[in-house]
Amino acid sequence: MIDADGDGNNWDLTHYVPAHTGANSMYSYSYDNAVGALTPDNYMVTPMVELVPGSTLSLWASTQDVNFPAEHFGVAVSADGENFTTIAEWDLTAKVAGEWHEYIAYVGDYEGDMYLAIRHFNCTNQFMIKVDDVTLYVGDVPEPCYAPPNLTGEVVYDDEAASYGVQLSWDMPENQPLYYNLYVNDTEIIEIEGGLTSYFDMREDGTYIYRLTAVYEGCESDYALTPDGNDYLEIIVDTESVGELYAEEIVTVTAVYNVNGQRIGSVAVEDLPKGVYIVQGVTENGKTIAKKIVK
Ligand SMILES: [Ca+2]
Ligand SMILES: [Ca+2]
Repeated sequence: MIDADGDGNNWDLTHYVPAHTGANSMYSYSYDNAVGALTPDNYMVTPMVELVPGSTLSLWASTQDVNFPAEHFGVAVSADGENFTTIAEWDLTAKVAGEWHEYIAYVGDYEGDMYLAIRHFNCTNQFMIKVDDVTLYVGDVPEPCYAPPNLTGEVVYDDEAASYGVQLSWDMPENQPLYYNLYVNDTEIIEIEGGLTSYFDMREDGTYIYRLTAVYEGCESDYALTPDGNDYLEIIVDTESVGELYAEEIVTVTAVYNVNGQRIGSVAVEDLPKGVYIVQGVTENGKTIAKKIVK
C-alpha cells in the first residue's frame, strides 16, 4: 500500500460492509466520520507480476453510500513498485450507485515484470469505495484504436450552389474504421462512412470547431490531430471577408479531389469526367483558395 497523500489513511480489508463475493472486500475512504473530508491518493499494489500481450486486469468496484457515489479510481502500472503511471481511470457515478460493477484495464502494453496498483484519487468528501475480486488474466489483444491522422480543413466556395462550406480531409488510419464521427461545435455529430477521407460540410457564416474520431468494433479512437498537433480544427466561414477573393478565378490548379476525398492525379480540370470536385489553386493575386465545381 502506498499512501501518496500521506494522511495515514489507506486501503484496508473489511467484512463490515457488503462485499461482491464472500465476506471481505477492500475499501478506501474519501470521508472519515471522525476527521471529515479526505483527499485520498491511495495505491493498493500487487506483488510483481509478469505482463504479456493481452494481459487484462479485471476488478469489481462499488460505492458504499449510494448518496455519495462520486469516487474516482483507476489502475496504475510501475516497473519499480514506487513510480506509477495511471493508465485507466473511472468515476463511480457513471454507473448505478450502490451496485457492483466490473472494470477492465488492458495492461498488455506493459510487457515484462511489473507492479499493478488500484488507485483511489482525485475525489473528496464522498464516503467509501470498495473493491473486490481483482483478477489478472491473458485475454485477446485488443484491436488498436487508431485516430485518423492529419485532420485539415478549409473554406470552399461552391460555384454551382453559390454557397460556402468547409472541406475537411484526413488520412486513413492504419486500419479502416467502420465509420467516423465528426463532432461540430460539440452539439452535432455527423457519421461518415469508413472508406472516406474527406467531407464537405456546407455552412453559413460562423466559427466551427470540428473534432473527428474513428469508430471500430468495440472502440472509438481519440480525436484526430491536426498537422499542428491540436485535437480540434477551428474554421471561420466569413463570406464578407472572403467573398471577393472567392470570386476570383483559380489561375494555377494545385490539386483536385473527388467528393470522396481522393486526390485526382495528373488530369487537367477540363478533362475530368462528369462529377463533383474540389479544386484547390492559386488566384491571380497569389492567394490559395478552393472551389467546389460540378463538371
Ligand atoms: Ca491516504
Ligand atoms: Ca470478496
